[in-house]
Amino acid sequence: MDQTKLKELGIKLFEINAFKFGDFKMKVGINSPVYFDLRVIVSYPDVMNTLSELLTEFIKLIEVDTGAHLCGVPYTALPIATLISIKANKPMLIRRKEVKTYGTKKMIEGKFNAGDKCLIIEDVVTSGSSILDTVNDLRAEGLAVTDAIVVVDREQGGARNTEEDGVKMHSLFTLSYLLNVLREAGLIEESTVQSVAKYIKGAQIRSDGSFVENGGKVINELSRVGMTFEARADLAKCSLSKELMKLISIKKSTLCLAADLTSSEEILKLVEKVGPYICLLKTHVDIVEDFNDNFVKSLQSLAKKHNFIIMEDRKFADIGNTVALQYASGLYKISSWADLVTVHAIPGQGILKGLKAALNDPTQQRGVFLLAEMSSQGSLATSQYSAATMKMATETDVDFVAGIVCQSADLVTFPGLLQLTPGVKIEEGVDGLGQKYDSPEHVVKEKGADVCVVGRGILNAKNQADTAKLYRDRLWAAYCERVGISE
Ligand code: 5BU
Repeated sequence: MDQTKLKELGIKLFEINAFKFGDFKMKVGINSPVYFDLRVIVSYPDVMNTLSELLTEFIKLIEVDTGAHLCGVPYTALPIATLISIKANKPMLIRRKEVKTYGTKKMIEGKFNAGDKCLIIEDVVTSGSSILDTVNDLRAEGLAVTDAIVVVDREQGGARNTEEDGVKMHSLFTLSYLLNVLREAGLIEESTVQSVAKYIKGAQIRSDGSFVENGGKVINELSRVGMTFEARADLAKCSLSKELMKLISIKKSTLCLAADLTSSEEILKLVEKVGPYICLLKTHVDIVEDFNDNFVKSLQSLAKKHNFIIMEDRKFADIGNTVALQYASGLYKISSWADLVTVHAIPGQGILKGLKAALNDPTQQRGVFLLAEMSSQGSLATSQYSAATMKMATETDVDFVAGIVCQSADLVTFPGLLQLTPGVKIEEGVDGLGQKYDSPEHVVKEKGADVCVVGRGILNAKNQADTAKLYRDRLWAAYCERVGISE
């Protein structure tokens, strides 16, 4: 590798502000003394050319088995991957990044066969989660991925995290190397080198989003309630929680409508009005008197039109074998149309295994919300029961658990899981049958709710659309205040 060229490129990247030193708020919510933004390089064709030349040479030099294809992690690495593809004469694949609104849309563009190998190209790596997102989509299509080429490794645990998932990272630059080059060239002070080095040592990110301090002590500096949904989406392990978090950020809505009506026509009319304001539609299909296949088909097309996710609040609570049948069979065939379902933890892990076993189409993305607490007066869920539910959600089947239904902020700590909280109404109080209500602000800021369930607060309103919008806006304002961002 031509070290002079490499150093010159490092300096050039600094000169065009592809990285800077200062005090920057990172996506994960903590401050960093160094910030990379390689997007700027598209404005410098000479830099693009040199970078892609060096990367092509680097790939040859490290003798990595490049396989049949290249795939850049969207978006910054896309033009870089394109240039390498041309220089190395190796076909490229493109992974879509937009939120999938429904089922079967193709995630990978380009020609390939299952079993083909694909090399990942990425610009800057912190935790490695973006690489792993792309890897997961490629693997889901049957592609084999074992290596990733990256421009800059921030040395914060990305290499270890990707390795754990069977992806070896090869970086053209490490942050330490860049610091040395700039220091040698007299472009930065020794004190900057020291402070960045100290930060890097103290901010090692693990794949679960926690930080490991220098001495190996784990600190959960990333608090779920302090992080944005955008940042949390990177950490989610269940594809549906990831999708829901992205959808929430786009629609600026954490509102879940509980469509507890008994006529299919009335539900569809309501959802048509309220659809633009919700991220999630919650159903109880066993209360619908005229349930039929067209009803779920219409719900699905409304979900597509208004971009929301569907959850059947089935509250499964039986042994694995029975829930598998209840999920996929019978009158409702819930697994065929509900993206998410609610599940009691009381039977133990077998309930998740049973539900998973009922899914026979691997391309169907499905997930569950586990009930740790209920909103009703005198609920029997003890703190011990809720803690055991959390353990069940975080120790196994993590790809299947999208979140937790609960009432208190301290239960869900992992930022990749969503907290769903029912019992929300502008007028606080208790209904005649023991349902307890808190205001939108209270559930978000005090109870730590991410997605908030509102039923009668909207159903009984004179103008349901306006009321849904009001709930959406108040919940969103409370969330923005909670994480410290402007609306
Ligand atoms: P409401 O009309 O906003 O009270 O409706 C609340 C909905 O949330 C309703 O469909 C319940 O079945 C559901 N729910 C709940 O209220 N409390 C809980 O703890 C759970 C679900 Br879990």
